[in-house]
Amino acid sequence: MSLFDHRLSMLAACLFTFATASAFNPIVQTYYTADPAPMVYNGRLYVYTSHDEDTTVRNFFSMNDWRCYSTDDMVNWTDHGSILSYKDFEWSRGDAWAGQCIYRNGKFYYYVPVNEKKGGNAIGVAVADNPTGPFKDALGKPLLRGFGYIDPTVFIDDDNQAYLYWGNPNLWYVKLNNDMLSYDQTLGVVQEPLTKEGFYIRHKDTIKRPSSYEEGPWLYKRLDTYYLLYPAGGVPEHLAYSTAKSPTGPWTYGDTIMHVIKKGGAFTNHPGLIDFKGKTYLFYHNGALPGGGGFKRSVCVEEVTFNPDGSLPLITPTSEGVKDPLANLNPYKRTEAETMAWSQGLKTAGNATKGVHVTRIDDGDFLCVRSVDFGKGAKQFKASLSGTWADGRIEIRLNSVDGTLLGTCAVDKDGKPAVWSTISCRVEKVKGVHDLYLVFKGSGASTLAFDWWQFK
Ligand code: FUB
Repeated sequence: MSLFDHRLSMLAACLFTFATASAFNPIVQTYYTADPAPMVYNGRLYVYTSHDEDTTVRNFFSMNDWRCYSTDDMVNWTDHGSILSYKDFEWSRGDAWAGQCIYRNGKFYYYVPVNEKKGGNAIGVAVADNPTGPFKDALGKPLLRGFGYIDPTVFIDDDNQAYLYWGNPNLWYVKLNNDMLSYDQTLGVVQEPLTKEGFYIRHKDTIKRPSSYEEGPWLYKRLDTYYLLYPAGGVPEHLAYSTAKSPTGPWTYGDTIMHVIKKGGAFTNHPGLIDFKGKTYLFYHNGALPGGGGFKRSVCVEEVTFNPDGSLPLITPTSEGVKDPLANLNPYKRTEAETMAWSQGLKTAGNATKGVHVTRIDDGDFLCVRSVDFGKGAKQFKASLSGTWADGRIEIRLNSVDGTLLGTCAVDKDGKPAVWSTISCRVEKVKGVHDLYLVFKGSGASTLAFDWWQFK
């Protein structure tokens, strides 16, 4: 790297740090994530994402696995790691694109599109006993296969009938049987008519498709209305929706709900609308992380308020994200290091089966946990670390990366990789609710990994 490049990257890092002061979109900074599919289970919101690799191959989507994150406050996200790979489908050769997971009868069913080893698009289904896996191929073969069979969305209606929609350039659906692993063969695969009334018209009509519908459908119900959200218009995609009084239509075009996001250069988008703790949230993706773009996207979220007539409003993508946390975080309970509202310079490793921890810790890296309620006061900080780092330490700060320094915890000089030990240090007494910043400082190469922290 030349001195000029180095100065440029330092400047970019400063600007990035500055930009994050009150900005919490994208919600994941440790990986590029895309195609968000939210699911609520047991008081937590899980968001399942596809994953754009850090290295793009042949200037196309380079996607091998799916990841999962969860929250109970909509601002601090716990990373559950890589929970499913195309390699878990013995018959697949790659392209782990947009999927969705749903809970039914004690199991979690994850519908995902991949390409078959023998060629062609297919939809597989993986099943697990827990929302974060381990997931296993439920059928040992595709549930569905055909040209354009991508982006499945799954929905269970109030009468317990489940539906799977998918497709680009067409839109298809099946009625799933109760086992969630087969579908109504009498009805078969239904192709939805992409009429002007249902899905509007395409303005960028270079490839002569009949309507604005592109891909990535998302089915959602509110009161007695079904909403079908989808990326629309061809690339660059905007988000639009249609409504119906039944989950199988006929659909009536609604409107645009998010314009094309120009900043960041992602030419796709992908909706995931969900209710959680009395509020409604739209998940989508952009290319806003440093180095981001069309093949390095990032999941974001905005709160949504329906119009009084039940229509969806035009939603503005923000870098701020969710303004008001739904709960405060209790620092006197062990908090996983991979639970964070924002981070810089860090990665995570592992998965829900092996355990997830924070890694790639270098000088100046930090993580932020929002809305921490210290109550009447904390006096001690402890953390579980492995590995070591010359002169390594964690600065415990309030409200910003260079905010009030509560204390500094030194890293164990004799720490070994993969051997976890607990360090502790005294902190200035702190009361009330604050954003907590853990800032990493040290010199030379670090083998440090960080598993959890807790105040006393
Ligand atoms: O992420 C790969 C593909 O890009 C998805 O399947 C589409 O919905 C688009 O987001």
